[in-house]
Amino acid sequence: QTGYDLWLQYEEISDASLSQSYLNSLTGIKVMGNSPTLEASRNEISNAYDSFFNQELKNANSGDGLLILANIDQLPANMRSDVKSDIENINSEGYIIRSLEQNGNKVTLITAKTDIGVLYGSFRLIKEMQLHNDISNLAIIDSPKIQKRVLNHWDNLDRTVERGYAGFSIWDWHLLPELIKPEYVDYARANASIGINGTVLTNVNANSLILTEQYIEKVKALAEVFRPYGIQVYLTARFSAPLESGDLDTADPLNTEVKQWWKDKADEIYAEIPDFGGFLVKANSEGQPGPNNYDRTHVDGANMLAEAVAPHNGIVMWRAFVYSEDDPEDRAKQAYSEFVPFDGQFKDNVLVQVKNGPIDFQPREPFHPMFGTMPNTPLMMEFQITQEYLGFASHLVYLPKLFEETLEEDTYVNGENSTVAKVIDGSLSNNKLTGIAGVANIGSAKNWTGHPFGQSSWYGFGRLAWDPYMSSEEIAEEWLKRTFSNEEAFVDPVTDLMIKSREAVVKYMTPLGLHHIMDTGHHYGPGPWVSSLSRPEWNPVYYHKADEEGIGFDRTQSGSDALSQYADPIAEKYSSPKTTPEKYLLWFHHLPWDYEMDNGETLWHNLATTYQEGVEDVEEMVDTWNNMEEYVDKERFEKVAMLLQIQLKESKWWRDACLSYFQQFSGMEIPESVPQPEHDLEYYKSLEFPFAPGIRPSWE
Ligand code: BDP
Repeated sequence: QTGYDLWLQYEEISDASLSQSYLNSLTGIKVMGNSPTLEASRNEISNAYDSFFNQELKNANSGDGLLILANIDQLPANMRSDVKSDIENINSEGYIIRSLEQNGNKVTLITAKTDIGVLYGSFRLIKEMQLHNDISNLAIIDSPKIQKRVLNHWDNLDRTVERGYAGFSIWDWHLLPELIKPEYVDYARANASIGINGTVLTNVNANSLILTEQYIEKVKALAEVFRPYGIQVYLTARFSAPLESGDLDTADPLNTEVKQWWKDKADEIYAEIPDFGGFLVKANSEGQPGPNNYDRTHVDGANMLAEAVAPHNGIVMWRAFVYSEDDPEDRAKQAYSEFVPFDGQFKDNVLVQVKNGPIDFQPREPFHPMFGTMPNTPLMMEFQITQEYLGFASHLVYLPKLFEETLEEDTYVNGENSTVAKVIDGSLSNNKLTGIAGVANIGSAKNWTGHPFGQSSWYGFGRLAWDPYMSSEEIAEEWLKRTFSNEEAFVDPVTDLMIKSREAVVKYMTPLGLHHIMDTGHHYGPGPWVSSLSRPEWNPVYYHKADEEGIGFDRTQSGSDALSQYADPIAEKYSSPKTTPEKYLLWFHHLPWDYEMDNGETLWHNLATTYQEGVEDVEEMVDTWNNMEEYVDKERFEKVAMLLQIQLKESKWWRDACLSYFQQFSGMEIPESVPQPEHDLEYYKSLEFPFAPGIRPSWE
C-alpha cells in the first residue's frame, strides 16, 4: 500500500449487512446523455462498485435500485418536477442526489445543471459509501461556495519544484505532449473528487518559455486530460515575456505594442485551449519583473493582461506578495500599503491573490489586513499546502486546522461577523468573482506528497475551497476514513492527533507570536541568530528583535503601527499586550523578559515551557500512532512512525536551539520542567544542511 490511491481507495465493504443494503439500493446504472465527463462519472462509480462489492454494476433502464446519472436537461419531465425546488438552490457546479419513487420503484438520482455537477455528485455518492453512511434515503443538495478553486504548482520547467518536498514535478514537460502519464488522469480524478477546478501548472517565479508555441502544445495536452474532470489550466505569466520572446524591446503595460503582444498571445493560447483559465502573476517581487519597472502601477499591469484574456472569459490572478523598494520598517505593512489605495480600479476579471497572513506562510500568523479592506476588489486567498516553514514533508502538520483559523477570523470591517471566509466567498461585499488558491505539496513521490499525512492537507484545502465554513475536524475524520479505516478506535484518536499537530508545530517552532525564525534560505530548522542577509526583512533577527530588554515586534503605535491596518475592535484590543491573545503576543508587542503573563509567570518562563509543551505534544503523537498498528497497512504505518521520530528529534532541536539563543538575552534560568539544551549555542549555529530538499527560488 503506497498511498498512491489517496482518499480514493475503494476498499471492499466487509460488513455484510451494510454491503447488502448498498447492493439493494444500487442494482443498475443508467447514464442519460453522452459526454467525457459523464463517462468519467460512470467509470468512477463502476470502479468503486467493483471494489466495494466485488461485482459489476450493470447498465439498466429501469427497476428497483436503479442509479440515474443525468444533467437536468436530459431528465424526463416527471423527474425534473421531483427536484424542481432543489434545482433552484444549486449553482452551475452544484448537484442533487435524491432517492425517488419511479413507477413503483425506488431509484437514486444524481443530477445537476452541468455534467461537471453530475461528476461531483458521483464522487459524493461514493464518499457516502466510503464513510459507511446510509444511502437508501438520500436528499443531498450541495454547491461550491467559491468559484475558482485552484492549485498553484511552483513547478519549474526543468521539473524541480520550488519549496517542493515530494520529488520532481509531476509534469513531464520533456515528454509532453505525446506521453500522457496515468498520473495525470489520477491527479484530475483526485482534484475533481474534492471539487478543485483549476490548476496553475507553473511556478510564480515564472519562465516565459511556457508561453512559446512549443510549450503551449504541451499545456494543451494536459488541458485535454483535465477537461472532463472540470479542471481548467492556468499559467504564470512572466511580465517581461514580450521582451524575452525577442519580439519587443519593452514590456511597458501602457505601450500599444505590448498590449497587442499579450492580446495575440492570449488568442494563440485560446485557439489551442478554448477553456484556458487565465494568468497568475507575481510582479515586482523577489526579482520578478513587473509594471513598476516602467513606473507603472499594479493596476496598469493587471488590467493590461485582463484585457487580453477578457474576450475569452479568462481571468488574471494578480499576487499581492510584493516588496517595496525602500528599506521597510515593517514587512507586514507592505502589501496593504501598496494595494489598498487601488481598491476599485482593477478590471472585473482580476482577482488580487493575498497570502493568508501578512508575512509569509508562517506556522501562525494573524489574518492579512487586506482582507475586508478592499471591498470593491475581489480578493483571492492564497494558502500554502506545501510545508515550507513547517518542517517540510518530514513533519506531520494537518494544515486545514491553520486554514480554518484564518477563515474564521473576524475582520470586523462591516461590524461583527465579517469573517475572512465571507471576504473570500464574496458575501461580505457582494463580489461577483471569487477564488482560493493552495500552493501544492505534490510531486512525483509514490504517494504524491512524501509524508502520508501531507495528503490530508491537499484534501482539506479542496474541502475548504468548496465550503470555507467546514470544520477542520470533520474534514480530518472524512479523510481518515477514506484513506485508512472506518474503525472508531482509529478515527477518533488520530483525528485528535491531526487537530493537535498544528498547535504542536507552533509551540516547538514559533510560540507566542514569534515568526520567521527559520534558518536561512531553505527555511528548515531553527535560525533565530541569522542576521546577515542583504535585505533586513529576510533576517530572523528583524522579526524577533530579541535583546537584553526583551523580545517581540512592536507593531503598535509606538512601533511600526501595522496594527492600524486592522479595523478598530482589533486595532484597539491588540494595542495593549494585556488584551492581545497570547498566540499573537510577540507578533504585536516587544516585551521585557520578565513581563507577567496571564498565568502569573514571566514571559521567559512561558516561552520556555511552551517550547517544551510542543515537544510533549509530539511525544503524544508518537504514542497515539504507535497504538494504531492494527488499523494501518505495514508500509504506511511504518513510514509515519519513522517520520514521527524525526519530528520528535527535531522538535527538541528547535526547543534547545531557540532557548539557548534567547537565553543569552534573557539571562534567566531555564525552568526546571524544561530539559537543559543538550549542546551549546555554537553547536546549533554550526549545523548545516547543504542538501536540504526543496528548490529555492532562482533569485536567491
Ligand atoms: C516565499 C518563498 C519563495 C516564493 C515566495 C512567493 O520562500 O520561494 O517564491 O514566497 O510566494 O514564501 O512568491
